Amino acid sequence: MSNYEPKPEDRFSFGLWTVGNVGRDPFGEPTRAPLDPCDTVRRLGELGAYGVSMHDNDLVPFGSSAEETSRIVARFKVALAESGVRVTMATTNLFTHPIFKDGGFTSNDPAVRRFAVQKAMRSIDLAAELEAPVYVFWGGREGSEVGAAKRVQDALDRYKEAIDFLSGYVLDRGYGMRFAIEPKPNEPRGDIFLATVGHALAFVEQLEHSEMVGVNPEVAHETIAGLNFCHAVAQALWVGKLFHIDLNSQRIGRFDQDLRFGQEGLKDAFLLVRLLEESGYDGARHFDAHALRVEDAAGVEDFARGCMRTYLILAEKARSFAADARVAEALPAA
Ligand code: GLT
Ligand code: MN
Ligand code: MN
Repeated sequence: MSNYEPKPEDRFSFGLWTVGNVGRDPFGEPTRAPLDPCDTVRRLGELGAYGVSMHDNDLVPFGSSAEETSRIVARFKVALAESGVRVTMATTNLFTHPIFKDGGFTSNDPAVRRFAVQKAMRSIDLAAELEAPVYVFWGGREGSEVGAAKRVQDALDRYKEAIDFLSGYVLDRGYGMRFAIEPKPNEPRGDIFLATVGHALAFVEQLEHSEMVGVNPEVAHETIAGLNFCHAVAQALWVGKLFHIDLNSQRIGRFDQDLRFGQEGLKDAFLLVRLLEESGYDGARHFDAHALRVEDAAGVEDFARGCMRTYLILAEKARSFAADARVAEALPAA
């Protein structure tokens, strides 16, 4: 038995956008005040987290000048150094600005595609400066509602061209990071390209530098599609492509809920923790979840503690499961 107090060795991390989620939804305004990313990092350190992840614009607002950017980044680096929290993953926001209304890398407008690639390059530079080992691509706007408006094969050519170019950029610059593609079936687009872990794994095989590209599966995203998340993660592990993971919970048939880890589907959460802990996966245990909209700032801290505590309880249960004589007898029989 332990007291389930998280420690940096447990490798828990949170996105700036997760604990910093202000409770906005498509029908309602924010219910919480925005947080300063430096305060978030310090608080995460106090709570026992190992890492933090971010979009470029979670830290540096869109349109900031070069001077503003350096000032923000310098201040953030102080918070990282003082808290001992490291940046475990970074990514590009290619979905909020109206220019991305029909996608970034797969937009039908070549000027938007070029802008998206340039934005990703600048964001990769920032990720390298902050020593992020993994760079995620979540193509939330890469998709369609109108079936005849885009040829999917063309979209995939453009997606590949962007990822190939950016892989070359990382290699030319000598940055050590790896890429991870995060699939999602829908929301905000009616249909998103690379809808599931299976689609993404197949896509990776077509890339020029496929060795540096893996996947970032998210519990909620496979569950929206009604799929078995453990099977998706196991297949990614099987081909050595589990580069990162987004932990949360979700009910089938709902919008992307990003609920606290273990809030729904406790048995699946147990099987997932058991799979991860027994697999040798040594990356961040990253929570891409947020507190319920009714929670205040104190509730957000309880939520963050709850994600880590639930994981630690399930990891302990996975160890007792493995050590249980009845299980040892039942498994060969099964
Ligand atoms: C967005 C999305 C997440 C992705 C993030 C990375 S942003 O919140 O719903 O699943 O992981 O871009
Ligand atoms: Mn995610
Ligand atoms: Mn999600």
